[in-house]
Amino acid sequence: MADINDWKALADKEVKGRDLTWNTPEGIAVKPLYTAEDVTTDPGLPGFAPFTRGVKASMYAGRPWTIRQYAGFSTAEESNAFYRRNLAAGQKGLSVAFDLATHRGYDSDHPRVVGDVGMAGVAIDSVEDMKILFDGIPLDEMSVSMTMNGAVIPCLAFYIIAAEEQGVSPEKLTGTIQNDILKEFMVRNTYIYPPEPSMRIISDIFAYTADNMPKFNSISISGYHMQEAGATQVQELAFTIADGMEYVKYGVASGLDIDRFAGRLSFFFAIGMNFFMEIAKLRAARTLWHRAMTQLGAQSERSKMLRTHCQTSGVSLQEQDPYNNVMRTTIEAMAAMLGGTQSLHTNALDEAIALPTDFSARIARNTQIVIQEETGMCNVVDPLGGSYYIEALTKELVDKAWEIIERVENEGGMAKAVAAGWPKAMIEEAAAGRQARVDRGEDVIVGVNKYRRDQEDPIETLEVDNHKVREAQIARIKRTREGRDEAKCQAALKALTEGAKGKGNLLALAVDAARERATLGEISDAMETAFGRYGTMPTPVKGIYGSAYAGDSRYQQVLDGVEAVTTRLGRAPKLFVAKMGQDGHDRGANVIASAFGDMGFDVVTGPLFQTPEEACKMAVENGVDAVGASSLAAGHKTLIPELIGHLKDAGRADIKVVAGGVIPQQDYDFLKRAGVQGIYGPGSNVVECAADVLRLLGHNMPPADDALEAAE
Ligand code: MLC
Ligand code: 5AD
Repeated sequence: MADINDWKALADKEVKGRDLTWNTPEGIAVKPLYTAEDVTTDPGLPGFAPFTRGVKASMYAGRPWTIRQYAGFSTAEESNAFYRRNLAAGQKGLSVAFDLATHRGYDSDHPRVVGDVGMAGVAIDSVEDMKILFDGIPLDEMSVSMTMNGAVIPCLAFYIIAAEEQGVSPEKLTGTIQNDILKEFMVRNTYIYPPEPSMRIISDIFAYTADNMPKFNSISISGYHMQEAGATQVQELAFTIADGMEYVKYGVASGLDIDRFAGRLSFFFAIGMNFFMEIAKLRAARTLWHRAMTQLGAQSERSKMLRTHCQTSGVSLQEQDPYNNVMRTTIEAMAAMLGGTQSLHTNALDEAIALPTDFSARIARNTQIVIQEETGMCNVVDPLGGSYYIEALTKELVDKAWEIIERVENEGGMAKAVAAGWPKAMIEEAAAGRQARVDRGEDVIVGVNKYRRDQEDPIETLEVDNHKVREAQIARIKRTREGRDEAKCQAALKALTEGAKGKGNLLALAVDAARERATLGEISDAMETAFGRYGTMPTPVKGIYGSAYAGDSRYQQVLDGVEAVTTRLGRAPKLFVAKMGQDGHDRGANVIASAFGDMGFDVVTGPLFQTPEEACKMAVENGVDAVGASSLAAGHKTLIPELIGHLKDAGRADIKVVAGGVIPQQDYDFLKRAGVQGIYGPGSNVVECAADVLRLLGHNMPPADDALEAAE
């Protein structure tokens, strides 16, 4: 029989000695072949500690994962109708996407959210909206996930009262609240209060749900957004488990017995295109959580069992040749189920440009239904268990993630690490590295940096008229305020503020205020009075993007261009990277700031959540040459024209305005007519964006070689 040395000799001969090792971004050297010798641990059996092979003995053979599509847009009425259509077509659980105004604790009538109402999710201002959202959906039968973190107290309170008024008591409620603030501070950015009171909110929710809602998952500890922000799988794994450990420690410190609440902690991971790595990641996550919870003193096996939701990766999907996204999502969905997820969202093919339409949502949902009902894949538990590669990779991920977890623990836990900023910096470095590999074509994206089509066929996308939604919401807020007992409502809000200053349970107090028809903004303000509002400034990483381009001729042309403009102006060209509205997606803005900085631009980065007026002021005061507005939450048609208007009023119409992010093609004309001079959608090459900005600044920048070739 041939042995491993024989194999090596034969393989070497086939590829003439070429090294076939694949060095992944997480620093794992993947070999071209794995054998029994690579498997050093026994993964055990599904349903048993450490749950590497799954949390249930029968897994999908007993009950398939929950098809739980995340959705929400416009008004509660429209979202409710969408949910009902989806449930009728085979979806099994609900998952609410709120708009950014709601996330950040503002009512729809607040001046800071004019561009955001109803755009990235559904607008919820009071219990009246929440009741409409679940109209005709019995909350004692349907499990509902709510992705809410910043304004988690009013939203969960509205949900509890909406159920109460349906005749459903809290102990019957099944579902999940995201309630994961640490990753908000790290990557997702929909926080409201400073870290300390934010952590207290979480402990209060643990206590309330442990007492009153025993079937409700009190948190969804999320790595998803870390991967979306650019984290490697090891980083996602390590920081998520470390976040979970931190929440457990806070819960215990607040006086709760670990086994009273730990069984209702749940998790949430992203599933990207690195197929086997993602499968191994979910197996590693369960192994790690079991180890972590044992270390933290949990006794019950249920407390140590990592149950998770997964969502296929948004960033892996592209605007170009969008039907490729259906294949990508299918592959990712298979990785999620082969990894043993409990619940899954599959993204729609129009992900890179808009929220799903009925058409794209149907294909996304059917991707899961086809796997569950046509392939026979659910009939065997952990079918990849025992694969040499999967088992070795699982072990390697466990070891690599545990190293980072130990660093976090040695430095005092995740809250401290987040405050120190190193996890975020680590993720941003990984993001800049990935962008450089994509721009250089080293990481292939079909239809984007390879096999790109000359002409794209437009697809129909969902458009929300946010002026109409805002007016409808404002009218309902007014009716709600008119119909309530003002004195009782104000008393409940006052009690909440007092409770926030003292030790009252915030959720219990907010439930009382919600019953009296206090609005989301009022409940948030009542706590803000005690806690204050939190803000941060971005700090772009340096050198990562540029170093990937050492010796690249096109990159050198851009560097020369920047130098020429610098000589002409007597200073470096100045770019202001602006984030307006409540859109906290800052991976793109951070990557642009880092890359432009490396290319020699003087980059000014603004805080998140500026109004157009604030952004204009910052641009003028800093004497910038150009503003790059990054928009990923559909506010661009409102916010960017307003910014241009303010610049004109300030006598600085000469400052060039460009836009990047999730901007559908059909909005390009509208934005150009409003004065936007460059638009860079998903899949844009950052070096070419810089070349374009140089051109706008009057530099005679030659086109890229491939653009020249195409023209010839
Ligand atoms: C499951 N059950 C079984 C079984 N499989 N019983 C017997 N045999 C089997 N084979 C039981 C379970 O024990 C459980 O009961 C019940 O059936 C439901 O199964 P589950 O596996 O717990 O599924 P589910 O209810 O769907 O819960 C999954 C979850 C939960 C635990 C991961 O937290 C969840 O649904 N999370 C979703 C989070 C989400 O959708 N997030 C969206 C984020 S979007 P029991 O009694 O044990 O509970 C986002 C994007 C953005 O964040 O905006 O940024
Ligand atoms: N409806 C559907 N999916 C949404 N996502 C975000 N908001 C919505 C919404 N309102 C999904 C996208 C995105 C991820 C964070 O969640 O896939 O990438």
